[in-house]
Amino acid sequence: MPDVTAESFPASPTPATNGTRPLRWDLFCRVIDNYGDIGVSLRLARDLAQRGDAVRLWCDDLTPLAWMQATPIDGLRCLPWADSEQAAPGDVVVETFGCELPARFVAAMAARATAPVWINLEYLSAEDYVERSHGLKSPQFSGPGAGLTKWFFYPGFNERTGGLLREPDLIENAAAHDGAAWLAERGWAPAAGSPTGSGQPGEGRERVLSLFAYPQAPLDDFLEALGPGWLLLLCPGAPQTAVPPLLRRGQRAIALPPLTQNDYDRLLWSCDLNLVRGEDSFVRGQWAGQPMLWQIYFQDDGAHGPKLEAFLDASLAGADSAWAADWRALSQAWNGLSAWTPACAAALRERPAAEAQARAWRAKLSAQPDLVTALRAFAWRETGLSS
Ligand code: TRH
Repeated sequence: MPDVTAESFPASPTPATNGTRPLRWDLFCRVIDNYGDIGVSLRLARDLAQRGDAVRLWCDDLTPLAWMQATPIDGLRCLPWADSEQAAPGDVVVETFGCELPARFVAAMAARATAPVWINLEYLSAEDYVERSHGLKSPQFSGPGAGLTKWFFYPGFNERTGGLLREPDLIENAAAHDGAAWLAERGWAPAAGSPTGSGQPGEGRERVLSLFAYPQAPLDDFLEALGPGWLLLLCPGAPQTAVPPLLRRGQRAIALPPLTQNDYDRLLWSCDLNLVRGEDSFVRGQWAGQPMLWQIYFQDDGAHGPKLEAFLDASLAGADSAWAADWRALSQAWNGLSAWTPACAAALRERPAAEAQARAWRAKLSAQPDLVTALRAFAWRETGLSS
């Protein structure tokens, strides 16, 4: 049995800044499916630890960490969910995506002389309800947590929300990254000479895209719309077997192994186009500052349709309007929400407009406070631990 007493918090790696003392965080994550639950939780945990806090990440399935985060991080311990039953809570407890904390841990929270700050970190959406719901509190009147207060923290795309995960050096690291060299070192370099060579920037070689997608992705239609001159880097998943027989003339594909989260970022920074999905890769695609096509997590009740539209409304505002209409059509078609039309192929051809939009959107987002800065400020205020 590992040591999971209060003392099992890892040592804070560096003194915290801004006259505040390091916080001790307990993050809880339940893996529903795929990798987004653990992916978001790990990003948050790493960012907190790298800013000087001590973090325990409790998760019911730690196996993806073997490839997402192969090396230990100072200040972070990843622990099996069940072991939290014996643990003494730290200063802040984060329940990711309403995963329901273990009753004994909640009872231990309620028994503390000063209750920990209890935060439910919600899913990311650009819909209006996020601004209305961010920061609301839910006093607990019954159960093991009676007397405690749970706070709702919503990530989002503007300053009326909790913001997005963005490590302090992320944009600088992306800008300094040499994508061509990084791809070449791994044997994933584009071939010189493009069948479509028209003298535009990026021509004279294959263009490169990364593809991370759910099994229902309309790959055949997409490859038809994409046209020749592309190298497709296929992330693990169904497309690795589905894509090769569908490739058109002038298209190549390479199946990639699972990458660490850091290397997945570098992959996104290296590509001309990124096809991302779910939540965390979707956010990282935006930070890459390259054109990005999002496959949203499908929901049986159709809730993904308005969620996609809300994001497109926000992110395409101010973009070239003809291109934006085409890109909306492409995004809808990629998500099975409308038919494939010539506009979809046109959206993929209009590189300058797509690149300008990606850069402008990233600049707008990076001018806003990031989620960890907002979470820590909230936690310090609620714990009264700032000096
Ligand atoms: O895997 P996802 O589709 O995850 C989810 C889940 O479906 C979840 O239940 C749902 O609620 C949520 O989406 C909206 O996609 P996501 O969120 O992008 O998570 C993938 C994680 O895997 C992300 O942290 C990036 C990481 N990753 C790597 O570390 N290496 C890789 O090679 C790849 C392809 C991904």
